[in-house]
Amino acid sequence: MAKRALITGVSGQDGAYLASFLLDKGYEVYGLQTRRGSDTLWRLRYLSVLNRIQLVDGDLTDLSSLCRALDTAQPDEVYNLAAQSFVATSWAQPLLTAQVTGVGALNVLEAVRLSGCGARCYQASSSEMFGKVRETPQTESTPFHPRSPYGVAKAFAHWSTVNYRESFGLHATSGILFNHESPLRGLEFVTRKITDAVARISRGLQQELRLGNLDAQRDWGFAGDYVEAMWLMLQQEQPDDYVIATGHNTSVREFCRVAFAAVKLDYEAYVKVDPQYYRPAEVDTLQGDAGKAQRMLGWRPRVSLQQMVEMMVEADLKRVAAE
Ligand code: NDP
Ligand code: GDR
Repeated sequence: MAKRALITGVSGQDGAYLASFLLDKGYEVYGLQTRRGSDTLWRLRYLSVLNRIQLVDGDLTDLSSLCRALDTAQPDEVYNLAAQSFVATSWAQPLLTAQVTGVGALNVLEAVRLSGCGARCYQASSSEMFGKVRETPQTESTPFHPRSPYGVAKAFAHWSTVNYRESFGLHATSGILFNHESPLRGLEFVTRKITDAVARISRGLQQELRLGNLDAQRDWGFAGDYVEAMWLMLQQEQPDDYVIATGHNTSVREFCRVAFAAVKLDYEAYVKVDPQYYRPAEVDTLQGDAGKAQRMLGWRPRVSLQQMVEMMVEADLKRVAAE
């Protein structure tokens, strides 16, 4: 019989890639869908998976909706990818971020526990929990020092996952994922903001690109590689925590250089620093050590930063041309 999976956050970047990945593995896929005024399903259309999955209405802040979604999906695996995931917004909406990204994850765990369905659970933890880093590279045992309401909420969700594993024997696993990007990344995140601007500037539709801290460094991987790691984690007999990262870090400035070079432009002529994009507290540098995932899951990233930037610029050039 086909395995069944329930994905929260199915309309997001990772949700769309994971749905596609699981369908290819023969899963029956259910996705939790929030009711928003705007169209949030474009990524599922982009990957041609929208009519191959079942959408169930629900919201992370409504425990009863999660109970009903579990009842409908009867899943073997639950992937909790839903969150208010934009770090900058978490200072403007700290309580909402705590409710959705923090307490929402606890609601998922509680719904699984109450249902008694025995589903294996994946929690989307984040390198933002390391924040003001205590050591480099960061591993599963590096202490947390979150620097934003988002990071604090993710730390709560992370420890709730560990706690439900230890208290109730839930098969609850946490993937501590470093930044991962793709042509399906939201436009508010710096990588996609850059590649979209590169496409517009190269077509003469935009004159400059205003960014905040160009010296911030991130360990950027490709989302398509990272959803495979999520699945591998839930195939293990024992639940655990795993860091998923490339092991390399790159500055925002260098990302700009590579992206503009993809259309033979010099980023210095177009990128302007605008303090409105500075954050109240910054995460200066992140670099992960995915050695445990390599040893235990046999996982390693396949797509290089250069390949990913080219993929994103190419997709944005096509989009801009079609507009
Ligand atoms: P996105 O921002 O692209 O997607 C977030 C998803 O959460 C959307 O489907 C959104 O639905 C949904 N959502 C928001 N609020 C609620 C709510 N109240 N109830 C139910 N669903 C809700 O995130 P990504 O795909 O990039 O990331 C997936 C997860 O991984 C997130 O939890 C993120 O914090 C975490 N993460 C991401 C990393 C990355 O680099 N991408 C790295 C580490 C962790 P809608 O479209 O309807 O708003
Ligand atoms: P991040 O991603 O905060 O790491 O969180 P984002 O792309 O927003 O920022 C990365 C770095 O770039 C700097 N930056 C800018 N960022 C944005 N968005 N816009 C700008 O104009 C800009 N200029 C400079 C930021 O200051 C920061 O240092 C992402 C999200 O996907 C989280 O959900 C996830 O948990 C983490 O990655 C790992």
